[in-house]
Amino acid sequence: MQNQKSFKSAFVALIGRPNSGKSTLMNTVLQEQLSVVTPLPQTTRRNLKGILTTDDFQLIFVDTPGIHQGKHVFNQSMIKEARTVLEEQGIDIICYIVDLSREFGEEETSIANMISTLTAKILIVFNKIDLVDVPEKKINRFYELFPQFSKLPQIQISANLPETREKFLNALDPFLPEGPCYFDPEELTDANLRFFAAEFIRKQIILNTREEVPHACFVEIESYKEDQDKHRIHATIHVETAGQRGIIVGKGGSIITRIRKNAEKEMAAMVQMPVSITCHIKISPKWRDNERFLKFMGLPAK
Ligand SMILES: Nc1nc2c(ncn2[C@@H]2O[C@H](COP(=O)(O)OP(=O)(O)OP(=O)(O)O)[C@@H](O)[C@H]2O)c(=O)[nH]1
Ligand SMILES: [Mg+2]
Repeated sequence: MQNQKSFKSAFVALIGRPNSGKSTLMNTVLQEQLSVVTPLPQTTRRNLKGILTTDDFQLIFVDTPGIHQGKHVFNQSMIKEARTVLEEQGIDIICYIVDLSREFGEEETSIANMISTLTAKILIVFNKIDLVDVPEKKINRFYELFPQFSKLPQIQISANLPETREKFLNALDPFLPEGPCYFDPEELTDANLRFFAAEFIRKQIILNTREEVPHACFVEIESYKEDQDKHRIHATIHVETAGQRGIIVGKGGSIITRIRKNAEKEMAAMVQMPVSITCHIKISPKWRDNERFLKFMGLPAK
């Protein structure tokens, strides 16, 4: 009788402080630019599943918002969003992405407290080794601060390098339980086109504005019509002040036009169809502290 290899599957959460490279790592493994990556901390605001299926296994990665105790209700909401993933039954492996290029801060303590009591397997992923002269020094410092992790399996990577894909998958391999193919092998994500439209617009806001402005924006998709000739998207960009609206509009509408056009291009590449986006900019004062607003937009309450 032939010895048939069994199929394996696992849900893998990616968790860490903002800007540690969670979304970069997911994209490298999937070999797709699925999750938005920018140099700005707090780029990811919602959990996003990325699915990798081969003949032997299916891995469902969940990219999460960076853990950061900010001053707004919205920050608590994002932490809750990430924490929900960890507390979800069925997460098999937690990958704790540690940014070696920065000093360890209170975020690491929060994450350590959050995951120390969980039963899922934990893999410590030391990232951005290309940015530090002596990674071992930083890693030892991490273990001094958080001795509870010193016995756990770990890898050291640069998430943005293509060769990291294999290294990371090899590190996950021993953890993978036998399991079914949960999603259609063709599926890359469970998120819908509205999600990506909002993300691509927000990415362009991040790339074309500065300081507080990207953090103060919320993109709402009012409608998404899949017409035969074109996808037509109406979006509202919520800002907190008239000043922020002025910055997003730009001189003679130059900035909002660039945001719109670039987002159209990215969306068109994804759906392989022409795309048109219209943006309305609305002042929603203090939306980051408005629980009703956050709830209405489908974000978890505090
Ligand atoms: N040099 C270097 N840069 C990296 C590496 N990994 C990620 N980056 C960069 O770090 C920045 C943040 O990466 P993201 O993947 O968006 O980080 P994130 O953890 O998803 O951040 P949030 O969504 O804000 O929580 C981007 O500019 C990436 O290109 C790495 O290994 N080396
Ligand atoms: Mg991210």
